[in-house]
Amino acid sequence: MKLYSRPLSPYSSIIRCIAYYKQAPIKIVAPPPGFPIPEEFRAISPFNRIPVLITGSGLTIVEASVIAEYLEEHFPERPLLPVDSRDRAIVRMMARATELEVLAPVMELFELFHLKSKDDARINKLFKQMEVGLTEVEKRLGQGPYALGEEMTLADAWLTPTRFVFNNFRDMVGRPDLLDPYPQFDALQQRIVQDPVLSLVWYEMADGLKIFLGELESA
Ligand SMILES: N[C@@H](CCC(=O)N[C@@H](CS)C(=O)NCC(=O)O)C(=O)O
Repeated sequence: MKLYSRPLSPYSSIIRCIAYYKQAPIKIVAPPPGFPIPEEFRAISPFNRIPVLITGSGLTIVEASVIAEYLEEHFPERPLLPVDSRDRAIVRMMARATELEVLAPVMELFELFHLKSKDDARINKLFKQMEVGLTEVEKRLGQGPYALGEEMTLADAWLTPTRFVFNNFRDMVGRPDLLDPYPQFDALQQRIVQDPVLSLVWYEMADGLKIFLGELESA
């Protein structure tokens, strides 16, 4: 199997958390260099985005949530979904809320902040969405060591890159207090860097960020 990924890409990082936890034999490869990803990559990824998983039988799978479910089914030995259907629903809700209500608005805000003319109405709407999302995530976070208790779940795979982007995001928007209302979410960083799998992805993202910022400076 082959996973197209970049170290800093949050959506790719979700999948690397899962792949590393499962010790899945997946070769990690980069799409062609350049930002945005060059058009030639569309021959591999119909929407020209990463992550992309190419399975052993040659099936191309896109969308992080679909890749995650595939890996969960294909490598069941180290499960990331609980046995009980109620608990599985909670894990999935946490992962979806993190992606759609927190990560997605933050990623759009990163783009909007770099535009010369600011769309204040859209920015305010996205901040509101992010705050509601963070409030919901915060309510569900327990005392650890993982997001939903003693065992790592798919929720941790979504929360790790999402928590990572907030350090840079806080700086960009000039709001050092941004996570103060969400102390459990804020404290995820300490838990993540102590975990062998999640910290690997965290530091890959940190290295990727250093390279990205260096490239921005020299551009
Ligand atoms: N809904 C997609 C989102 C994937 C996505 O937005 N990936 C970003 C990187 S994190 C991407 O490939 N953007 C295009 C680019 O960088 O040119 C998923 O769940 O996989």
